[in-house]
Formats: sequence, C-alpha cells, structure tokens
Amino acid sequence: MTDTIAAIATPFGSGGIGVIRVSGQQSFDLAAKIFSKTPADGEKKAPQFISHRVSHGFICDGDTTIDEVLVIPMKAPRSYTAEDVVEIQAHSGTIVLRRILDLLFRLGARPAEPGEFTRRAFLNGRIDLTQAEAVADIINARSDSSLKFAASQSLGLLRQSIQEMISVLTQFAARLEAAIDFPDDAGAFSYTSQDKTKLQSVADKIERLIQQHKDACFLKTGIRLAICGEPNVGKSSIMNRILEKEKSIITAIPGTTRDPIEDNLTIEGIPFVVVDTAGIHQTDDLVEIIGIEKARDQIEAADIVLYVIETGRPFPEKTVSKSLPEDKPVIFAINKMDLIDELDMPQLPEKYNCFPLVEVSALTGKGINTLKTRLLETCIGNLEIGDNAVIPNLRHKNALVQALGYMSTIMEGLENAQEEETLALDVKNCIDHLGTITGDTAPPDILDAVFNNFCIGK
Ligand SMILES: Nc1nc2c(ncn2[C@@H]2O[C@H](COP(=O)(O)OP(=O)(O)OP(=O)(O)O)[C@@H](O)[C@H]2O)c(=O)[nH]1
Ligand SMILES: [Mg+2]
Repeated sequence: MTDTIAAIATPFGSGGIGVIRVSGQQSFDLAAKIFSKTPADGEKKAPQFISHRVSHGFICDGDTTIDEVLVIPMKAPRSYTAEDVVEIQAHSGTIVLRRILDLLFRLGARPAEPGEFTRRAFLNGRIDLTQAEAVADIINARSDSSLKFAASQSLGLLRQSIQEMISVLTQFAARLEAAIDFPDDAGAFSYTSQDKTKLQSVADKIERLIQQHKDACFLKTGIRLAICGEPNVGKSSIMNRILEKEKSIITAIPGTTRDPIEDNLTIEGIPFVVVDTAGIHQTDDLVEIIGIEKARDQIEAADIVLYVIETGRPFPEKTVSKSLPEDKPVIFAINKMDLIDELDMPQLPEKYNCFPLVEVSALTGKGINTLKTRLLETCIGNLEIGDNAVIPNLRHKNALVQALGYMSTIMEGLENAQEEETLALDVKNCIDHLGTITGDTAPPDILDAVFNNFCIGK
C-alpha cells in the first residue's frame, strides 16, 4: 500500500475551517510542494516540517496563492492511519478546498475512497475492527446515549473482552492439540472442573453481550413509539406537542391522519422515533381502512405504544382490546384534560390498571413533561447498562450468536467424551467467529461491508 490518498475531511458547506487530510508515503513531499511560508508573490521558502508541529503558511499553485493555511504534519506511526499524514487546515469553502485537493491529485495523490483512512488505520494495526466501526457510530450518533456507547467502544473495550475470551479458548485448544499430536507425552485429554468453569464463563460472557445488544440496539436506532387510539382524540396534537413542532395535520374532522407520520426526538439523550397513526375505529371508508391497517402495522413494529383516549367519551373497550399489543409496553394517555373538572376523571376498567396512565392536555401542554418521563421510565427503567458498557452492533451480535452455538457444542462434547479432533475443530471455529468481531479473522467481504458505511474523508 504505497499510494498516497487525499480527501476533504470536514463536512461540505460553509464553516470556519475546512480540513484536507493526506495519508501515505508521499504525503510530506506533496505538502512541501504546494506549501510555502510566504505567499506566491514572495520569495518561496521551502517548509521544514517537524512532526506534530503546526506550520503556518500558504498553499500556492505557481504564481497564485490559493489560501492561507495551517499544516499539521504527522510522521508514522503517530497518526490516524499510522502512516505519514498531513492535515491542511484551510478556510472552508468548497472551491478553495477543491483547488487544494486538485493540486494534490495533479502531483500524484489519489482521491480517498469512503472510509479509506480508517481502513488503513485498521490494516496498519492501529485500531481493531470494533474501534473502526465505533468511528462510524460516533460520526452517525444521533443522541448522547449512542455517542456514549460508541465512545466506549472506540476505547477498545469490546476488543478487550473478545480477546480475553479468545485467550481462554486458545489455551484450551493448545491442550487439545497436544493430546492429538503427542498422545504419548501429553496423555489423553482430561476435562477438569476448572476447564468447565472457564468455558462456562466464556459462554456466559458471550450471552451477556448478545443480551446487551438486544437491550441497547434501540438506543442506537431510536425507540419506536407508536401513538394510536380512536379518531379525533388528539393523537396528532400530542405528537406535535412532544416534538415541539407542527409535524402532523390537526383538524376537528375525525380521520384526518391517514398515512403514518414519523419524526425523531430525543428525551434526555435517549433517541425516539415517534409515529403518529390513523384513528382506529369501524369504518367503510376505503382510504381510512388502509390507514387503520397501517396503524396496526405500526403498533406491531413499535417498541412502545402510547394509547390515547379522551375525556368526555366512554372508554373504547372494544377498540382497545382489539388493538393492544400483548408483547410490548403500553402507556395510556387521557387527553383533553383542559375540558373537564379534575373530579370528573374518566376511569379505566380495572383490567387496565396495570398500565401507566398519564393525564395530558395537548392544547395547553399540561402533563406532556410527565408523559415524557413516563416514556423514559417504561422504556429504559429496567435496563442495566453502565456508563462504560460495551454494546455490540448487529454484525458483532451475529458473530457472537455463531460463537455461542459452538460453545454449547464444545461443552456438550466434553460432557460426552467427544473425540479431541472434533472438539479442536469446534474450538477453532468458535475462535474464528469471535475473531471476525475484532477483525483478526475477518474475510475481505466483512471489511468491505464495514468500511462502505463510512463517508469520504474518514
Ligand atoms: N380542548 C382540547 N382540544 C384538543 C386537545 N387535543 C386535541 N384537541 C382537538 O381535537 C381535535 C382533533 O385533534 P387531532 O390531534 O387532529 O386528533 P387525532 O387523534 O390526530 O385525529 P385523527 O387524525 O383524525 O385520528 C382538534 O380539533 C384539536 O384541536 C386538547 O388537549 N384539548
Ligand atoms: Mg391525527
């Protein structure tokens, strides 16, 4: 890998500064060719780059000064890619940055592919695959919580945990191999209670990581909240109140909302995807019927359902019992509380007493904060995810599931005095699956899948 790559590393658009990143063997030479301590019309002074020291000067193209810049040269391996890297901080503006980049391309650099800088950091052994993926997660983080988990992963905590497991399995594999290769010296393999404890703890760890993925994946993608109920009860009004913007159309005409309408929201750093749906009731209107089907699909797809009823109307027992999901949390909201006397509160039938109930008025905003708190409590109240928790992503989880399968085969095999060759193969397969998580045994297609998710310049 000798070619030198360059790309704009900051987002497009106007801003204070824009950064061009150059990485590869030629990066210092290329930067020296376009950089001068004086503007183009002055006496050209060749720069003396000192690693990790900022140089101030100008990028010049022949007689033309393109921009006044700061250049940060970083000698390998103390750089993002672990290669020679030069970062040029110019005035941000697409035209200026493009001109500098074109100059670099003319002199021999080539445009970086999406994620190529991070891919090089991985291939040069500076970071493992979990850390590379964390870089993408940090860039794409939509909320404080997902950023926090991505940050802990970028510190290498997941890698550490995987490597500890691989180390236990490797030692175990070595003893199996010895018994296979040198039966006279090593004797028959004996499965001790200590082995059992160690293997069990690996299996437990894998299981815990899989569970943490399940618990936390909605913290990354957003907890899906479906707002549903009968027509005209104020679902769209509540949606807009929660979002604090006019997202859904509100009218006094029942059946206003047809297609599901969704938007993102964070409550205390936790991401939600809120979906407003069509009012559910008996109707012959074809368009409404389709809307109601879609509403039911949204209830199905949701992580939590907010069931809205309104004051002054009898509790819609029939609709509720037909629409309530059995397998996910539900919160009831009684809306339009501004219309009634507090003493005149509608009562929910006893069988619904187990559900949290919040009284709100979408008109005045009363109760909306309580509703948000209740949503948070209901969704994440039981999660035990510490600040430094390691949260595997879907790719990691799939590898963990495979590894766990092998762990149970291995442990079963040991109990049943399975032949050592078969056991050794299962242990190897288990190690390989764990290794795909950190990238130690990742085939090229996994690497492509990971790095294709990146943007150019990272
Ligand atoms: N007084 C009062 N009126 C409300 C409140 N919330 C909503 N409304 C009114 O109730 C009517 C229906 O509100 P929407 O938010 O469109 O109700 P919806 O449940 O989305 O209705 P559909 O989309 O037709 O199912 C509108 O006229 C709102 O202004 C409230 O808290 N108090
Ligand atoms: Mg509506």
